[in-house]
Amino acid sequence: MLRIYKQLTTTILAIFFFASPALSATTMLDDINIRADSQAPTEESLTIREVMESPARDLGEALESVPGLNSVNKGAIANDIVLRGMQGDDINVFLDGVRLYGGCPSRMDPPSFHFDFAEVEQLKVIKGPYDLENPGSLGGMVNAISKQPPQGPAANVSITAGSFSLIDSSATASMGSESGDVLGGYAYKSSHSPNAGDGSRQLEVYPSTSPRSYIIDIDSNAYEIHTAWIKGGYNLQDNVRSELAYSYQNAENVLYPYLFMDAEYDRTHRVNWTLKADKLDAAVNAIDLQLYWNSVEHLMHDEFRKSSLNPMVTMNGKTYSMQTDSSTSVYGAKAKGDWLLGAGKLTTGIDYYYRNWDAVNEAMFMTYMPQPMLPDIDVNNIGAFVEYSQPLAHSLKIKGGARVDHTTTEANALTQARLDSLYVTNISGANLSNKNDFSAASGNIQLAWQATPELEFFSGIGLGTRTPDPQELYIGLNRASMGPSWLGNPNLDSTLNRQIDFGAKVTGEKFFLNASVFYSSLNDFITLTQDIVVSTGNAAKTYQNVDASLWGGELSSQLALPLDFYLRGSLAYVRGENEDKDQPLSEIAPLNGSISARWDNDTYFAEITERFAAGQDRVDPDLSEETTPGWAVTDIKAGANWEKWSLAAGVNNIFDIYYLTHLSYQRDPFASGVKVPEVGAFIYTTLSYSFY
Ligand SMILES: [Cu+2]
Repeated sequence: MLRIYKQLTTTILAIFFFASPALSATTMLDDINIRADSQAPTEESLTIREVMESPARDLGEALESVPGLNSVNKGAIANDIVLRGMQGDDINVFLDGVRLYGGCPSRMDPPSFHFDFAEVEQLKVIKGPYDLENPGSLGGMVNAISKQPPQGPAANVSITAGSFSLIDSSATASMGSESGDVLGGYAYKSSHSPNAGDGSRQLEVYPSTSPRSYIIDIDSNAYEIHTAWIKGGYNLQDNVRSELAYSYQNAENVLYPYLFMDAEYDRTHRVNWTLKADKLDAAVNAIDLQLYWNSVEHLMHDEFRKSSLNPMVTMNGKTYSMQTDSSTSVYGAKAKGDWLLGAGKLTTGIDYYYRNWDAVNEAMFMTYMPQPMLPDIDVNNIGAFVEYSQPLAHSLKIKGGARVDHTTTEANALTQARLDSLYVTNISGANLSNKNDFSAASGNIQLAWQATPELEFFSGIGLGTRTPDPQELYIGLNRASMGPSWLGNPNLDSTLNRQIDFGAKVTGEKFFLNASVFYSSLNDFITLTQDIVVSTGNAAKTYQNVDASLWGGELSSQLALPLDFYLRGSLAYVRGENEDKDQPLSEIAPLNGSISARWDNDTYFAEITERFAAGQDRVDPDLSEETTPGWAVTDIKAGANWEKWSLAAGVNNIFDIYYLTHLSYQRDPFASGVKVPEVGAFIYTTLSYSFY
């Protein structure tokens, strides 16, 4: 503890010499009004103020505070977002609309891991299949929106220090004028493995006899992440703007106790170019063009674990018993136009993306013979969409649209011999091919009715779709006698989601209440399951299409009380059922929510929050998923905002409760099956300075 305070003092002194965002660029009432006025009941947002006040380590963790969102935690960082029970490729996660995929076949580095908070101004969430501007938003979409530089010079420096040597620091500087602007930033974060509520580190989740146990110093960093970014904007005319942005991220030594391996590095490049023209003439409201490219290099191995000490490892002249070297890249383009037509607005667009994913695994169980785990897979997608919104009457608004997509996939490094000998199971069938193509149509109609100035109703009916992802189609790792092999199913079909949503929002000057319910009928939903390889008789974990359903809802409310007091609460529930097997879907969060009370006079604030989840006893017996007990933890924080300075400090899980979230259970490949406990009592302080 003393060490933390020493660190804090040095940090505070250090940043006096720099220039950071006022934590509350928006006041509490602004937040309430924004949520009350401009958000549909199926939409959510998170402001950067809320993120900055929390000790969240990444966007996935920050988004857990949004009702209906949860995350899979595999270690100290790199939380993977789950939206209303949908995860992975069932949802889209973007930064400024840019599609990015992680490199790791075990989702060590989900898309949200590759953006730093300090790049982001706001997070927007669409729940349900109501995003037509992008392919594959089957269950919804999360879009992080990057910061725009203000006029004139601006800078901010922010530093968070916390228990277990957590450091989360960032500095950005920008200069804006009428003709253009430039913004640059750098962020660094690192931390040791944090303690769970039982006093042991997350790293210590295995007994020392386990091959999964760590052989590194307990005070090694559990991650070290550097991110640097630069963005330039040029205003060609008053209404025409072009932007070019580049980011580089280097993450090193990221530990994932939940899995067999840890990441040596993730190196990410991102480039995004946009051209936006507004109000071109009476009919053309806007034209948007976008081009982007990104790539991720990911290397993981078990060198930090006891499994790498096997005598066979050194006999083979290696330092690991298993390693996966993977890389992925995406480039894409989009053209979109907004046209004023009749009393409404017509949006049309076309988009294209190409994705490649390649991973080679070497492991002792196959005498280090490299296997094309993700066999150099190409995905090409081309799509077009049209959307129209129009006020029908004074208080009634209709919005609807459609989208078509064509997708081709090809696993270049997957031979017919390997397909026939390794991939044929009762589930996949025979006559498998390393090439597939998919055509899909999706669409929705949404109605919003402002019944009274205080009461708004929403209903939506949507058809969403997504193609099987490259891993679900073509992953192939023969583990021989070491355990079930992991196999794709090249015969998978696209998933189709038929969803219906109802919502109501009650708003007043000082409060809002948002309630939404949904029912989703999923045709050919893709789930993990166990089967047998026909040629060898060995067990395999593979993917199959099943008919499934998800239903649930969220309730959230914010209320301003007299004397600068505010109350906030939320509750979310989702129930997933595999209809083919009459059993629960795996990895579905139980009923969960939070309630908080805050005092905030725009200069000083103090807040207490109770976060809780019920137990989950609805588990998938095919995957031997285990039940999880319920839990409740208390967080407190307080802070101040003076002109350019802001300070926040708090303790999360103040009673040092030992708990596990249901989603931290298992996700193959390389899941160890162990539950990683959540962080126990955790102290943090954030200081930031900004001027603009
Ligand atoms: Cu990995």
